[in-house]
Amino acid sequence: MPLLDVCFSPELIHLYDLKGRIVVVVDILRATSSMVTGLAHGLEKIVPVSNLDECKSYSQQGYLTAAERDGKMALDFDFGNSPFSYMADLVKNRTLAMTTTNGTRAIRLSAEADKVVVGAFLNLSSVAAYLQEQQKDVLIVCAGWKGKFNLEDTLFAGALAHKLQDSFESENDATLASWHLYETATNDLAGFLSKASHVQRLKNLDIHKDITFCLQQDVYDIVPIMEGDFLV
Ligand code: 3SL
Repeated sequence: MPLLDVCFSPELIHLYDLKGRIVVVVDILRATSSMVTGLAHGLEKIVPVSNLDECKSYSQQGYLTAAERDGKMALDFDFGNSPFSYMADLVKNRTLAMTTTNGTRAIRLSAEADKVVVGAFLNLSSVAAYLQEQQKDVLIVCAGWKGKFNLEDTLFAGALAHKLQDSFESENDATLASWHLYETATNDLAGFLSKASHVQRLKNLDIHKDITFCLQQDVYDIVPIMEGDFLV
C-alpha cells in the first residue's frame, strides 16, 4: 500500500524526501481555497510566486495579479486573497500571478515532488479520488502560518486521511494526530476553529464570510495540478 504522511509546516519540509511522492499543498484560509475557486470559475492557470515584486512584474505580460500579506490585499494588485474575488467573469480564460504569505511559498517549496496538487475542503473528495487512482506515496504539506503549525490545514489533512483510510498506510504520528483532530472537530468545524489564530486574525479584518465559505466540503470537483510553473 502507498504511504500517507503529513508535514505540519513548510519549515519541516526538508525532513521529507519529496521525490517519488505526490504532494498535496493545503492552505485552507485562504490561498488554496481561493486557487480552487478561481480555477473552478474559469481561470485558465495560476503562477504561484513567492514575492511581491515578481508577482507585480507579471502584469506586463497581461496576467491578472493577486497579492496578500498578513491577511490584507497588497497595494497595486488586482486581487487580494478572497475566494469571492474569483467568481467574477473577469477571471475567465485569464492567467493569474499570485503571491500569499504562506500558501504560494508552500507550493514553491514542494517543487521537487513528482506531482504537486492543491487541496482544500472545497475539493476534498476529488483530491481523494485522484490520489486513490494514482496509488503513489502522498505527503500533505500544510502551509501553516509563517512557519508555525495551524489547526485548519491539519483538519484538512485529517479529513483526507479519513477518505484514504482503506487504500493508504497512514500509521505515522503526524497522520494519526491529524486524524484524531478531525474526528474531534468534524461535527462543527467552524466552532472547533473559532479560537484558531488565523480565524481570529481574519475576523479582526472583518473577513467572516470567507471563513464560512472555505470550510464547505466538495463544492468543486477539480484537482489543480502544477505543470511547470503553472497550476492548471
Ligand atoms: O498565508 C496565506 O497564504 C494566505 O492564505 C493567508 S490569508 O488567509 O489570505 O490571510
